Amino acid sequence: MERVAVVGVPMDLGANRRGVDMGPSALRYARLLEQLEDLGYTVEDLGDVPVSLARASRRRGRGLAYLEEIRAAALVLKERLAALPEGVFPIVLGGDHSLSMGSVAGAARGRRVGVVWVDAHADFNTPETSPSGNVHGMPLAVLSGLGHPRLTEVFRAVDPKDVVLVGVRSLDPGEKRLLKEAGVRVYTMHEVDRLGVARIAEEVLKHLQGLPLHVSLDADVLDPTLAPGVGTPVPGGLTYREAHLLMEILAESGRVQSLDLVEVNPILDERNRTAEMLVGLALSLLGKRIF
Ligand code: HAR
Ligand code: MN
Ligand code: MN
Repeated sequence: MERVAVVGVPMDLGANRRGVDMGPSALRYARLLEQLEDLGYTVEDLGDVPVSLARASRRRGRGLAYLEEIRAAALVLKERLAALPEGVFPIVLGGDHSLSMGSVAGAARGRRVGVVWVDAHADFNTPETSPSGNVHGMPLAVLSGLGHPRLTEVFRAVDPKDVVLVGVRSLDPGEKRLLKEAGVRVYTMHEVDRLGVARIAEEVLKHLQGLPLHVSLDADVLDPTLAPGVGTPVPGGLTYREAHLLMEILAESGRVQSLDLVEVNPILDERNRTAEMLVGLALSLLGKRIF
């Protein structure tokens, strides 16, 4: 593929802490588009998906926070990605991770895809298992068909057996049970330490053999010393080279067709280094090489 389409989702409604709505600006400011052009891609910026400003007024109602507002934004994202011409590689700039309900469903276009969810968290809660009620802890469950019917009715898009998690180190008790029942392949930081990223990446490609791949990259998978600009940091994350090596090996497969860069919180960041980290990883995933 030599065409890339960038779309922003300035949304923080799925998260507790404010500020990830500024992530798309931070990622653009870190020169994502210019550097992709330097790599030889034709890049189009489709702008941002409209997101409700409900949060600016107050938190409303009981139950899932901002369910309808998040659903609406993710649905617009889904339609935009589904409408892209074949062969255009979408990069979605977040925003909190709830947007990935729309990006995966839109990129899949009703076909079978493999999902590589690179995150400190599994985002596999349902309203019943969630300790927080925050929708950014639920998108992977929704995509797999588990969760609030208002979400699964429009975003169910993958077989959980075609989902792989990498970098996990924070799971809620109910979420653990659901992951096991659903048959999701989980590489925690324990496996990263033990097996190494190269072996894990090869296993991932084998497990998802033959499928086009969507990579969903949550900034908090990185060690917080490298990526302090996140709302839910967890110690013991991926190093700089582990993260790049994972992207480089996935890129070599030639099967990655879409990407999310999410959970960058510029308010909590230091001189935009978290956004710069994600942009560097996106470039590795799109083929940038040292030599
Ligand atoms: N598991 C917790 C919850 O559901 C926190 C997960 C959300 N944090 C993220 N997503 N950044 O990856 O509330
Ligand atoms: Mn996440
Ligand atoms: Mn996370």
